[in-house]
Amino acid sequence: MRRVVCPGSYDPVTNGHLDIISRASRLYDEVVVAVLINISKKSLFTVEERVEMIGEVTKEYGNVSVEKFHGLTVDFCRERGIPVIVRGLRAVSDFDYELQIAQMNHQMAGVETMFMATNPLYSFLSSSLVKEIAQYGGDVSGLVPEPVQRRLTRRFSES
Ligand code: COD
Repeated sequence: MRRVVCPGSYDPVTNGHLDIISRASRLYDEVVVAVLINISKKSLFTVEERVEMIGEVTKEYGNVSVEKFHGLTVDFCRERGIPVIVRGLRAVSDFDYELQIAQMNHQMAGVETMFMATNPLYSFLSSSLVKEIAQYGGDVSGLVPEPVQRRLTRRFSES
């Protein structure tokens, strides 16, 4: 069975993320979306909220599961016997950083990284920009799935 991990922060999941996850789900038998618990970085959504949102918007794919993790991505892979990480690339600037991490992950644990080129529709899209737009009442429909849009509106109306 061919299994793959899509690791990330997903704070929150965007249509760019979903594009990568859905394409991976067509290429592999099983996709595990691994959501980083990062105590040193302030996130808008808790890891439980992020996991729940991804679960909701990927359930139609049928072969995608979502888990939280802390520590090294390669340890998450090793513990589950998953040999491949999939990462999305938006621009050359992403590649510089991603290449270094991919080589380190291979060196540490023999885990391979497959890069998937972003859909040009989403090459400008990031969770940070989505949060900034939503914070100031901008329209994020078309950038995130509808359930995420609702949560963003609610979160910013609470503050
Ligand atoms: N189009 C296509 N792909 C996209 C888009 C888009 N618009 N937006 C994001 N993506 C891709 C990213 O390239 C990435 O592949 C994935 O979606 C997740 O993105 P983010 O931004 O939510 O997540 P990141 O990049 O912040 O995640 C970083 C990790 C959590 C994977 C990383 O910090 C990590 O592995 N941490 C654990 C510690 C570790 O192992 N460090 C490495 C030591 S060598």
